[in-house]
Amino acid sequence: MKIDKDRIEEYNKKNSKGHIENLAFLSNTLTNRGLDVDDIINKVADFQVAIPSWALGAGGTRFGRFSYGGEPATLEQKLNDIGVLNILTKSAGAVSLHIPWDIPKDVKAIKELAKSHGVSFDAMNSNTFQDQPNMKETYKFGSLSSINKASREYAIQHNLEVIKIGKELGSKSLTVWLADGANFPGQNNFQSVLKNTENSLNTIYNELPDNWRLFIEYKPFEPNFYSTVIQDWGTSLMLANSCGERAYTLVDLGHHLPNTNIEQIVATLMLKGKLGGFHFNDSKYGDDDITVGSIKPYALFLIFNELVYGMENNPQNPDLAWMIDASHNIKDPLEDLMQSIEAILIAYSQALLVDQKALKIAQQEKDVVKCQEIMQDAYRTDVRPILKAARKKSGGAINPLQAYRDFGVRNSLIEERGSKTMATGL
Ligand code: RM4
Ligand code: MN
Ligand code: MN
Repeated sequence: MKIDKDRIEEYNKKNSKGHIENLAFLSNTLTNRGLDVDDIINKVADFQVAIPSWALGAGGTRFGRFSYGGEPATLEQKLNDIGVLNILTKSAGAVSLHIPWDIPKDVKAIKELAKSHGVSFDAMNSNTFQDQPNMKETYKFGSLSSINKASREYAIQHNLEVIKIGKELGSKSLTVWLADGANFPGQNNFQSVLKNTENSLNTIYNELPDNWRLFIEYKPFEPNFYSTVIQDWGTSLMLANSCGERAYTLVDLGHHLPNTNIEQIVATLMLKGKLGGFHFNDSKYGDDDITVGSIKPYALFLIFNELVYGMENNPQNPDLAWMIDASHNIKDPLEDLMQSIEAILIAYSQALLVDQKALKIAQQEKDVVKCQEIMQDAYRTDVRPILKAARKKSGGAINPLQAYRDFGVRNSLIEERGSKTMATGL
């Protein structure tokens, strides 16, 4: 299934009526506020978020998994699905591979296929949270943190193997997320497992190619419920500092306990030049991995406000590796991803509207009401015409989700692949 760009252009022509008037109205309002609308449209058009190779199929829970018709069964098919997302949205120009779920068999062919879709290889993800068939060691009681040296070494080797595959593909970063922890008090010696993790990460970091970065992800609980070795941003930052300059913390929105002030974490890490990667999703309870912006869009906006502030004021951080880390139990995965992309770009655009100068003055004048007004004024602006303009400019569809439905993409995928396929992943 490949969508032709002429088809999109034609579709846009038929569907841009209201858009032109809406954009003119919004541009006028924003220009009166002293904003450069073209600059905002360009920034939105440039924003690219990686799609993880495990998000193209229907995800499951520990209670089961229901397949979605036309799911991609191979890495090639996954890349083709990202190609669909990218041609429609022009914002999904990268893939984040998970090893060993998606080991490329023919690297050259995979690279060519990705290129044909305008897709580059973003951070590589290692997996030491599951044993694979025929594995000599087990991760049952931990991987990089294990008290068992052989398990630790096995997990280190796996990470080095992931770097090797990533190098061939042109990726430049490795994300390490560890499930390591304990289910019961007394199961682990907290100090030993932390020390082991630090040493293992250092070993991996020392093997990292010079132009690569290491991202260390944290998570408070699950699959272990009593303790997780890298439980929070502080532990991650400490480990990144221990590794060195090219090691950074990765923030996953779902990896916080309810009500954590994530925007403050973002600000702290950016001030210290240690924010490297970012995983988007939304949640009500924990690592729910649901569609970005589906539950707490205002929190997402506040987080983006700090990200934008950091991108403008803290050049000590690298360009962030953005990724959607979501799972789709009941929705069409591609539709779900398009909804996530839309939510990300809306929050980003709104954050670009925050009047930072006025905010600073209001803060100095202790005008708390004004501070809130400034934030909410940006948040309450309907920025969707900006997104449409950005997509139109880049050759994407003005309304990607509607175009996807009108083009009958899912039916074509089911015809092509069948209704009972199942993608690798969670
Ligand atoms: C974890 C974490 C990682 C992702 C796995 C699949 O909860 O978010 O980033 O690789 O899930
Ligand atoms: Mn994640
Ligand atoms: Mn997660």
